[in-house]
Amino acid sequence: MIERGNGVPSGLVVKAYGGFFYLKKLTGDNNNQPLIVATVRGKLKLSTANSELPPVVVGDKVDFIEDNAAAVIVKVHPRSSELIRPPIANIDQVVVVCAASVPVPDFQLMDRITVRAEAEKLAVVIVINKIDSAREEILGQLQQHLRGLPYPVIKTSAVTGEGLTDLKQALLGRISVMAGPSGVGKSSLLMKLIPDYEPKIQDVSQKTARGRHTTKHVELLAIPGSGYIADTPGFSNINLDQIELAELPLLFPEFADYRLDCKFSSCMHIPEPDCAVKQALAEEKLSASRYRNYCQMVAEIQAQRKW
Ligand SMILES: Nc1nc2c(ncn2[C@@H]2O[C@H](COP(=O)(O)OP(=O)(O)OP(=O)(O)O)[C@@H](O)[C@H]2O)c(=O)[nH]1
Ligand SMILES: [Mg+2]
Ligand SMILES: [Zn+2]
Repeated sequence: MIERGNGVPSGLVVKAYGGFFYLKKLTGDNNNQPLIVATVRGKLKLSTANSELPPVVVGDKVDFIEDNAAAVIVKVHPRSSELIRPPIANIDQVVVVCAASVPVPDFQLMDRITVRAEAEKLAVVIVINKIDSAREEILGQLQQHLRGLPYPVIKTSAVTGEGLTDLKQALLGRISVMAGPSGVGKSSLLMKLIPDYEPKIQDVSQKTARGRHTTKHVELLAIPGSGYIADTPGFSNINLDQIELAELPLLFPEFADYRLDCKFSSCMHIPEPDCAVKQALAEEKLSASRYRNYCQMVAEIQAQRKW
């Protein structure tokens, strides 16, 4: 059984593969540190109470001892957050990537990612990539959709390098994860930011005739300077399991400025009279398309609860 400690952790699990854990020391410049290969002391017990993740995953902050050139993890520190897919602990920021050209933005997916991030109390950064080939119409839709949102928005191009300094700035000192649909350029951006990062390049797909950098094993990549980021394979859906109906409006941070002026403190901002959120929508202070997606999520959670 491994102990869960509280002191200052000495290592970060950046990769887990084939029964081994690859660690970086948590002191000094992350980039100049050798990878330390470690095993876990003792017999691995199954996941600790109320966690769906194994006892040690990527992102875990651990104590380890180096013993005859073999490192052994002896303690795992309490996790500040847990992502199940991909399995990563202690993430503090989600980078939501979309493209200004192809694939066209999937706003419902984008909003589900921000809702899940808010539920886990993670910071959110929105990246609009492929700005080099942007279509005006899509930029217009994005601008409308992101209206009133408190998240930073960074426009980038993995081709021309535009916006990469701002993106890197947003990643410094944090543990982030890339999220978004397939083909928006998550891996391409990371290849620009991180020397030596080489995601496996799949054969050019016959269907779409474009090269794809597929990402199989979750790994925390060291950002030169400070901070870590995980690439993830694109996904097309996110469920709202474990999100309570009453909690949902609180996961739309742009409602916060208005909520207190609603007549009812438990206002869901849909059928109620004297709703300040709906008033703000009518005045175009909030995004109509985000609100539509919000209503859809409310309906979905209500339908699940009928069982
Ligand atoms: N024009 C342009 N093309 C880009 C840019 N970034 C990526 N691409 C291209 O878009 C395609 C997909 O890029 P990837 O980096 O593999 O996308 P991804 O988000 O990692 O995709 P998945 O790993 O499948 O989730 C590749 O052909 C890239 O060359 C960009 O800024 N501008
Ligand atoms: Mg990729
Ligand atoms: Zn309301």
